[in-house]
Order: sequence, then structure tokens, then C-alpha cells
Amino acid sequence: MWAMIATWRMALEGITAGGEMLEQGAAAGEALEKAICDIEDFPYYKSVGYGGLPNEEMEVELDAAYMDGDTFDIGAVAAIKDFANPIKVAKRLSAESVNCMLVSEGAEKFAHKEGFERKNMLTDRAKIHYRKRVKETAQELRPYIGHDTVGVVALDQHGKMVVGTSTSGLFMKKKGRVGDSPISGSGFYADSTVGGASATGLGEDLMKGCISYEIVRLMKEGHHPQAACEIAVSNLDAELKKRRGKAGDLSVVAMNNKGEYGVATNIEGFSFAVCREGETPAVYLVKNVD
Ligand code: SD4
Repeated sequence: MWAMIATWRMALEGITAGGEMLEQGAAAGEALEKAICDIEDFPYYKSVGYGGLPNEEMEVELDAAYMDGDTFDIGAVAAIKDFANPIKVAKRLSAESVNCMLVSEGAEKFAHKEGFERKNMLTDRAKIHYRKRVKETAQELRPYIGHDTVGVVALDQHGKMVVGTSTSGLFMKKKGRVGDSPISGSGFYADSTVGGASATGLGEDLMKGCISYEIVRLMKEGHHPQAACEIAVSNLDAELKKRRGKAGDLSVVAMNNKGEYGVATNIEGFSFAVCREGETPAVYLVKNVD
């Protein structure tokens, strides 16, 4: 059995390409890298890779992470600029036993030394969005939240599971702001003996519940991925509302090592893409658990 699940509609073509690789017997990590690179390279996705919207200083700073569910190797980059495929850098970093999470210039220095492709990730289209936003908000530049991260969980024919994320974070975020996407347990987590999970939404709130780890923990306790996702989202949503009066956007996808999957969200309009052995890749809209 092989399978892939990913956050948002934008992931469909990427995971379809990754799924074809898994069908041919590719390793989960290779298929996931292909899926996420395709999304990073597509200039019209405003929240991932090339064409991603900039921070308040009009710079595109990207976060990405990769985790190997067999070895627990983790690699992550945060606030990296001017490299075409942050997921490749994160995956490469996962081979390092120390220094496996690098930020900003440190991440760029590493990527350069390793020969990754340099690229100006700020497109004219993204600049137009930025200028429009500056005009709209006049004096106050607040981060824009309705904004999507790609998170992919993959299972290969050998039973290996991996997870990866890639994002430009929140539009108009502060320079140096890091979301949940490169943070282990928050934006992603994978354990091949159980399953994997990934999150999208307001990083500052997703981190407060270490939501991806929580979903994998619930699956390990015996919950189906669907139940694990629903419990994790509704618990965190309720805790945040109880303690802070409000909860940000929380959306998750998960898959266990049998290829069964689950999704949950506290917003309207969260979509996900799934592609599994013997099935046509498809996109679905998720009902709010709130
Ligand atoms: C972040 N979680 O940087 C990301 C953004 C996102 O839907 O996923 N938005 O906080």
C-alpha cells in the first residue's frame, strides 16, 4: 500500500506526480520532495515557494521542514531567502545529526555550500499584492491570516512514512517571524510505526498545542486518523477559547501506516488532496468541527 495526503487544493498536481513515483516503488522521501517542489515552483501559489507573498519588508522569507518517520531524522529551515526549493534544503539537513535546523543567513549559507539553486523568489505579482495591501491598510501592516501552507504525509510500499512542509508563512509577517511549519510536533510529525500529521493555519496557535505530535500520539493510542484529527483540533480550539477568548485557524491532515487518513479544521473552506494506491487522486472540502 502507498498513499499521500496533503493540505489544500494546490497540492493535487504535486501529490499526483509523487503518487506516480510511489506506484513505481520510489521511497516516500523522494516522492514527497517531488510533490512539494512542484508546488514551490508554481508561481501562482501565493503562500508557498516562488510567488509566495512577502513579509512586511517586502522580502520572501520561507519556512520548510522534513521528517523521516523511520529514523526520526528532522531537517528544517526558517526565514530562508533566495533559494528555489526550501524543502530540498530541509530534507538535506535531515541527514545532519546536529545543526539540522537552520534559520535565515545560516540556512542560506548552508544551502549555498551544498549547491542548491539560488532564485529571487519575489515575483511581480507578489509585489502587486504587497503594494495593494499597503495601500489598503494605510498605516497599519497586519499579517494576513487566510493563507495556505503545504503539508504532505507520504507512505511508501515499504511501509516508510515521511512528512514535509513548505510555506511563506503569513503575508506581512515581521521579518524573522517563524511559524509552526518548521517546528517539529507543531507543523509536522511522523512515526512510521504509527503515522504522520501536518498542520496549516495560524502558526502561533498551532504551536500552542503541538498539534501534529498530538495527532500522532492519539493514533498511537489506537485512534483512527479521522478521530485523532477531530479530537486534536476540537480540544485545542476549545482550550484556546477558554484561556484566551479566541482560537486562530487550525487545520490538519493525518495518515496512519495502513494508508487510512483523517482531516479536521475549525474554519470554513479547508480543502485537502489525497492520492492512494488504486484510487484516482482527488480534492475534498472539509466540514468545520467547531
Ligand atoms: C504559518 N501555518 O506560518 C503557517 C501559515 C499557514 O494557512 O499555514 N497558513 O503560521
